[in-house]
Amino acid sequence: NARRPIVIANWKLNGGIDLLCSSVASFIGKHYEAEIVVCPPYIYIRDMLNFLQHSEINIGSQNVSKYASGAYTGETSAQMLKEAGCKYCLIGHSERRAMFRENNASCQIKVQRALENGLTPVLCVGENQQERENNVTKDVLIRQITESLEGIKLEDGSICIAYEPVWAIGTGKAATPEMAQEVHQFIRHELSAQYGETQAQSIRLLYGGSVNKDNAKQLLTQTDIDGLLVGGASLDPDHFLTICQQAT
Ligand code: G2H
Repeated sequence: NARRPIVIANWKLNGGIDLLCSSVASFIGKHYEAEIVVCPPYIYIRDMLNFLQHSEINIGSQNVSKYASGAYTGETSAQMLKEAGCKYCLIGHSERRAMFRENNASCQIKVQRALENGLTPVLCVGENQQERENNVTKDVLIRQITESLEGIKLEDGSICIAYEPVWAIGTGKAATPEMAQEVHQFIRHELSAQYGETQAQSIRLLYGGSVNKDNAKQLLTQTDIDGLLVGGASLDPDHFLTICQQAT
C-alpha cells in the first residue's frame, strides 16, 4: 500500500533543549524511508525547528487548544502551532485524558481545529487495563473514534490514529505484535465501515506504548501498523535512531 511509514517521538514534559537536541542530532543531513516527527514541549518548537533545519524531521505538538483565540490563559491555538512550524498535532493522548480531563468531545473540537489550520491530527485512542480485562476494548475504541471524529470531513490521509493501550504506556509492557495487529485491523475495518475503504486504507495507524529498539521491527512488520508513537525510548539517541531505521 501507499502509506508511508511514520515514527513520532512524544517527548512529553522532558527537556531541556540540550537533551532533546542530542536525541536527534544524528538525523541531520540523512534520509530515512519513514517520515519522522518529533513533538517537543511547546516552548521548544521553534528551537527544534532551527536545530533540525537541515534534516527531514517534521515537528508536531503534543496538544492544541480547542479554542481559536480569546481570553483562555495558558492555551495555544492550532493557528499558532501552524505558524510556529508544526505539521502534526497529537490529540487526546491518554495522559491528557487521564490527568487533564480531556474526552472524546474535546478531542472532536481539537481535531476540527487542527484540520482547519492545516495540521495533521494524530488522534490517540486506547483501552485501559480494566477495559481489556472486561473484554470491552473494541467498544471503547469504536466510541473513542466515532465520537472524536463525529461530523468531521476527512480527506485521504488527512488524519493519523495512534492506538495506545493505556496499560502499555510507560510500563515497559508493550502489546505483542499480534495483539496490536488485531486491534489495528479492527480499527481499519471500523474506519472502512464509517468512511469507506479508500479512506480507511489512506489513514496511517500508529502503535504506541513501551516501544523500544527491540520490539519496533516486529510491530512495524504487521500489515495494519503503519508507524509508531514513541515516548521514553525516543529520548535515547541509540533507541530512537534504531527505531527510525527499522521503519521501512
Ligand atoms: C505512550 C508512549 C508515547 P511510552 O505515551 O506516546 O510512551 O513509549 O513511554 O510508553
